[in-house]
Amino acid sequence: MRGQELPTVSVIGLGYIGLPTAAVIARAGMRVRGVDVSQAVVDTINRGEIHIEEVDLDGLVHGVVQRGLLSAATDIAPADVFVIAVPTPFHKDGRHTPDISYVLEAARNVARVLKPGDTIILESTSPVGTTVEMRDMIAAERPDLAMPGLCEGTPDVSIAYCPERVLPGRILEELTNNDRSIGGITPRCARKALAFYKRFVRGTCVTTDAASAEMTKLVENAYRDVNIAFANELSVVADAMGLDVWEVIRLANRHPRVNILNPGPGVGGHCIAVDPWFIVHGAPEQTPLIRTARGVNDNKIHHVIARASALVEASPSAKVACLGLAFKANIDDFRESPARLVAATLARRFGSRIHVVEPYAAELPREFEGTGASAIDIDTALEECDVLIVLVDHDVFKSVPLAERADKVVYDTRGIWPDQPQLAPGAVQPALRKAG
Ligand code: SAJ
Repeated sequence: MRGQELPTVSVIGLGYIGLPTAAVIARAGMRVRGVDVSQAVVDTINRGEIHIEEVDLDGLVHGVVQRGLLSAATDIAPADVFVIAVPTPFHKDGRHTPDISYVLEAARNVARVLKPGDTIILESTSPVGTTVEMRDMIAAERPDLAMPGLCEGTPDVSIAYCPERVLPGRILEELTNNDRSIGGITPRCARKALAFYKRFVRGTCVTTDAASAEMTKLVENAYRDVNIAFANELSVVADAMGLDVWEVIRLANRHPRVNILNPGPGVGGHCIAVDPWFIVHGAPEQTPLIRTARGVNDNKIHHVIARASALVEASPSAKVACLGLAFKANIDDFRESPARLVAATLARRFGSRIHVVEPYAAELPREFEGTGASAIDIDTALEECDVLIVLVDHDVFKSVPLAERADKVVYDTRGIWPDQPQLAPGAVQPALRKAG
């Protein structure tokens, strides 16, 4: 790439982060080739369609594909900038060991087509040290190229880490407007990556070293996890003491330096419940708080299951509605969702007495098959069910007025109905008699 010419870009991994990123880069006028292992995903994008739900993404992808700026393929081709956005899960070995094999595989593929002057940027959330591991792998594959941090003088390629920090449901807006941390293997690498992000990011781009940028991303999500754990622990304490946790939090948050987050049925999604483990794995002796917070948030799911089960058992003839399956409000993402785990457990325990309301799902997930549980809409739930277990704070649930639920037994794990008569442990029986 010479002078002010626009770089050609390859985005590897066309999931929740890669596809919106590819589309936003293409919208800035750069020619983008998206690469994904799934032929079905590639075909969908090349038709100008999308395989994930995200606000405004369909129109954007359609437009940039039509203008010839974005295309997709299963194989890699030469480009000036490579952006890697593949999953970094942890191994299901019970020890939460990070699995960076997708990153290394993507880097190996990039190495095949790499040429002097290219820039490689890793965006996947990664354990500290991954960018250097990636560099070492590329160095081993391409001994003909001078690598940053391994050579005297000017290296042939630049390698940087720049984590995404977008919130599902607001991805396009946040991709453009959020600040970015850009960590180079060397300062020169960071500057090369910075020049690239400046082409499509309006937020402030701050440069640092690769390890600090990797840690920053993990810290952001661990910070959130620890703070949600505090709220979840308070909710369990409040249950034990017969207090309304929402009232306590509302009052405490009136203090100018207190800002407690919201309790819920547990922490879901693919980031906040995963990333803290990358820190714990990197420094097991130094992370009692982060590890404990993970435990508190996971245990909250079991607390909710126990409390909901007690409610259902207390009234053998009541029909029960679980409101929501998604991992958070107003999205159609059911992966790693505490709400889904709670509802499925209740369905297995109580069968056809359990009804599920999920406006964002066409049908119930597989684990509900054979349980006898059924999907219903919110109106039917309000007409026919006696017990409502609120698991997700979808807007459509929040908007139900008290008049339509005043005579129900409600277990509101999200605090969406502050005007609902409280279900303190001692109040369960009278309320159930009323509902029954
Ligand atoms: N949750 C609570 N109480 C709260 C806030 C959240 O129980 O007060 C729960 C949600 O219901 C959900 C989970 O936590 O189950 C995570 O939801 P979220 O909306 O807080 O975050 P994610 O996982 O959708 O996105 C996070 C974001 N990280 C931070 O806010 C620090 C996002 O900016 C990251 O880009 C994203 O992780 C990621 O990809 O890492």
